[in-house]
Amino acid sequence: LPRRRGRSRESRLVVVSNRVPVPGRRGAGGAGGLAVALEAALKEHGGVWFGWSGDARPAIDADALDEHQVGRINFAVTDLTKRDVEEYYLGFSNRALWPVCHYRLDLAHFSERDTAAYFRVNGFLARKLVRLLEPGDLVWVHDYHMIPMGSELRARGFGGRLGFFLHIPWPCPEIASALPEYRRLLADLTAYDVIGFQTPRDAENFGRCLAEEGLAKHLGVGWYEAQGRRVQVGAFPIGIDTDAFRQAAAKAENLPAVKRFVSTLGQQKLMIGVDRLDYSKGIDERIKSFCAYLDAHPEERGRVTYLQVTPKSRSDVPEYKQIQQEVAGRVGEANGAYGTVDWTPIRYLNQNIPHVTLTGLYRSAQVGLVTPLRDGMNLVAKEYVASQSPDNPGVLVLSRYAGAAFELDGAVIVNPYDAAGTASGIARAFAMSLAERRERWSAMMRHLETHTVNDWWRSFLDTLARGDGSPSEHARG
Ligand code: GDG
Repeated sequence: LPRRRGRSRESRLVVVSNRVPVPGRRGAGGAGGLAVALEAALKEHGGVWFGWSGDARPAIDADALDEHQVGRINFAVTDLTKRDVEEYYLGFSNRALWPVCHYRLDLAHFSERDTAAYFRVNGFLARKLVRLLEPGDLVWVHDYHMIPMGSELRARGFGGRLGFFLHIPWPCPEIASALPEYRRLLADLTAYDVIGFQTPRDAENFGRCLAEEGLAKHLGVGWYEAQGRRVQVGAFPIGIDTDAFRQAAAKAENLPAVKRFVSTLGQQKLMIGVDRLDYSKGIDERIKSFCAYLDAHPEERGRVTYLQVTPKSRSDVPEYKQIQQEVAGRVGEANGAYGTVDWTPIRYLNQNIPHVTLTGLYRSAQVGLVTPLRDGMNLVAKEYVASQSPDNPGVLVLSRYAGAAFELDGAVIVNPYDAAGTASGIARAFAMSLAERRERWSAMMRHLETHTVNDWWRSFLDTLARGDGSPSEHARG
């Protein structure tokens, strides 16, 4: 197919991701923030959103594709077999790539069967997708499930612009090299024209991996030559819809559910944590840090509530079953040891709560505690900041290992492995003067207002469409 270069808005956009939020088929939670943003990109360009339907069957028709045209967007999905889901999704994606990219070799599970399935399913998906592609399309592939998609499309003759964005961290070579088929994964990544990471550190780690494996020649900042083609690598930190959060949170403060909850606190201060139940989020360590805070500040017992909202996630993966029990046990122990007849220190919700309620809770909390052991970005940190009241903003306590720490320097930055240090961060946050809270919050909010999720996809797609060597305004690395 011929290759065309042009301004991003002139080209049709094809988004590829493991799951596709087909309208009408979405889960109870509706479309998440990222889905809304990518839909906005697709509406502007017109195009296709391609991926797995989320359904697994014992056997499927190799040529079947389910297409739903909604306005300018064609949502094109395919089912996968139960075996594919087991091996490609639950297996290689979530038990090999996810733990390794989050520096957890101790939790990684490698199997030749799952590794083979990962490449096989990407090939299977590419064969279906290539039928929908037109010359001149901008193809934007998302996340760790889909690394080989670019090279599979190239092998099937697609010569247009191909971009990849990794939502999770890319580790240093010492860790990344533990992955099965490490060299092949790296080489597959160089089939893209633009490879986007969340932070300059991820981009740099990736560059080190390429260099050590001798897979690409470094041409200059953010540019490589591999397989006879030029590849651009950079940081494109994802943002949120800052305005939407600000407005929703201001309204949500008055929701009956939020008001009832706040009234149960009486004079107590509130600290909030919100995370999918995932070992990368450091929930267990966070509870230990909260206990260390109560040990160091016994006068605060009875005066603070820590609310942890933790929807279940990937419950079919053994490591996630285990963490579910660990966190529940840890909450029980802490409440049993520190609680009194009239005070429950930790309120734990192991379920998904409505989006608007969440924004109201963010706004009601004096402290937002976001302490992942490793996180690509962490949107909760940004959502917490955007939801604060300008007159009386809360304080974000943020792990140095969240990608968000590269941008949110108004947060109290902590090392989540250090319970005593995190406890002092919590104490500092609760004690902070209004003037300092306002100053820190305003700086972060200014950043979030100028680096929204729409800025993120525009910047990536402009870079992808340009392809002339001039780095985009937002691309760093
Ligand atoms: C991956 C990367 C990167 C959570 N609980 C509830 C709820 N949520 C929403 C939050 C937030 C989202 O889920 C979680 O996003 P994060 O960014 O914090 O984390 P991951 O799910 O691990 O996302 C991450 C992200 O991709 C984007 O690139 O930042 O590093 O790991 O939006 O608000 N929403 C509702 N109820 C809940 O109970 N409604």
